[in-house]
Amino acid sequence: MVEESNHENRGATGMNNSTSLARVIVRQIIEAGITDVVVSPGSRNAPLSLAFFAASKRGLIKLHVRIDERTAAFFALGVIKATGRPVPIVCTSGTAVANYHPAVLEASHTNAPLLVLTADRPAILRKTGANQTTEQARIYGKAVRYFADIDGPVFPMELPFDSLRSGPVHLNVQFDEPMLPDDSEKWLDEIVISAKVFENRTKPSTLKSDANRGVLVIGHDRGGLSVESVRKFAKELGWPIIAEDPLSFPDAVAHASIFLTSAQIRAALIPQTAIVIGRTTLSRSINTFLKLAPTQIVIDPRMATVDSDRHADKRFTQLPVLNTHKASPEWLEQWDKYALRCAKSIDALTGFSEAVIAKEIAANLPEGSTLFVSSSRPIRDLEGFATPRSGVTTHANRGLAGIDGNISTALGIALASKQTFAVLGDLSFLHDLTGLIHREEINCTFIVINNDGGGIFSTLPQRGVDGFESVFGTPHGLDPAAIAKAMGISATTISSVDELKKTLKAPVKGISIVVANVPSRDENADSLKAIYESMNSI
Ligand SMILES: Cc1ncc(C[n+]2csc(CCOP(=O)(O)OP(=O)(O)O)c2C)c(N)n1
Ligand SMILES: [Mg+2]
Repeated sequence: MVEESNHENRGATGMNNSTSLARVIVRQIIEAGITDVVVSPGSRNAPLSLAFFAASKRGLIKLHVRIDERTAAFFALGVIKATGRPVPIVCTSGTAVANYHPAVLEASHTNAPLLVLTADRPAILRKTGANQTTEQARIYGKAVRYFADIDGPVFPMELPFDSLRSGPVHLNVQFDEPMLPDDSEKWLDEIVISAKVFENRTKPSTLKSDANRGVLVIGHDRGGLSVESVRKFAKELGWPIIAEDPLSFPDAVAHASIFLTSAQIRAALIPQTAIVIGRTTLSRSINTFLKLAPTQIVIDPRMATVDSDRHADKRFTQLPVLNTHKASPEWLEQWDKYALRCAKSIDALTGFSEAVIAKEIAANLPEGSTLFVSSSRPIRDLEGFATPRSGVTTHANRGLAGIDGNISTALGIALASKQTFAVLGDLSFLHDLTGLIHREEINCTFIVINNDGGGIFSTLPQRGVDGFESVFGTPHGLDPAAIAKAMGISATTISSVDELKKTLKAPVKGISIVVANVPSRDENADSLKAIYESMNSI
């Protein structure tokens, strides 16, 4: 059996190798202009944890600590979303590394610059039965843009910041004993910050189209392109806009995902060309509509990384220069006509249903606020029932649409935003309760749409199959407000639009949970069906 070495493991600097290596890494991270790091407790990552802690004491980086690595990684994703800067995450060896995997996948599918630093024992201990030692090298497979297995005495090394421009990077860092520093913090005096730009910049190509009955469809995360750049593109194009996120595009056609459920309306609105920015993952109606377009043009930076086999008549990995015709006024009017008629029936909806809640949240979010919205029904209800507007910055985890890590992502966003609201389904909330365990001052109001299970499944073909409630609906019978209170977090329950409006007007101070108890999942699915069916006669 190979024993861990106890020899004095020192490099030319006099400092032990593990501490020197950790300092080289931390120094480069800070010098690149990275401002936040998320650390989880453990022994093997001590060199990195202590180096980051020392740097944070000097105000060189903000240190966030999370005991749950899954939470830690999703929190980092939230910080990335809000700041646009890479965020390193640091954990010990063993299962801790695997707990990062969900967020690494989400980062991979959104090209997010997550810098994963996993501590490991020296490679010589692999396959020897040594404690907390497993195959960490390449554990995330193709989900990372760059991987390196870094050995103690490798100096000097340069961190692969360039790879972070297109997604997550994994550095597995082997640390040998001793791992604690035994000198001063003088190394911090030598740090000089020279912030790097983490955006890809290449020359755009040209999109040529003769269509005057075109349509622009914008996926919720815009393929990672900024709202400003897509707004500018959309304005120049002058085509009707279908936006999965109507809170980012005030000029979008309202309620398109609802009125396009009607086959008659789809047939009346067949475009010559559809330009799709990002991916459309929310509504069948829009995807069915898109299939009617004889020409489809896709703009999505992810085709350069994870979605390389995506099919389209023309493909662009960044916003192209336009050589197109503006839409004819008749074509624009036709879209507006259906939007208006649909808005009338949506305005007539009453009660405290999921649809009404989405409509009211969209209308009453304060100017300048930030919204995180979970997958499943909440994001689809906002897509369908919100009246398009500006003044709100929205985020969601649309890379893989997981219901995991949602509390953490929202808190990461809230950390770097002024006033944040997070709208989560009850299962998405329960899935990430450890996200609430931290000691930071973060301002975020969570609105939990509680339908006691996965409401979306009642809107899908499996509704009513034998075992539906057991394997799809999954009611839990828990009160999210009581759970939050048990964790020392303020929580209330609401059951009217007035209370919801008050929630949205109240100052966002600290973390609070507002649970909206809504009609049953069955009732909700029935009323959605009725709304869709009514579209045939608008
Ligand atoms: C990590 C993960 N597990 C499972 C799923 C599949 N899934 C999609 S929606 C959903 C139910 C979500 O329930 P809730 O958050 O309460 O939202 P609702 O459907 O009630 O609107 C599940 C389990 C997923 N997307 N991600
Ligand atoms: Mg639910």
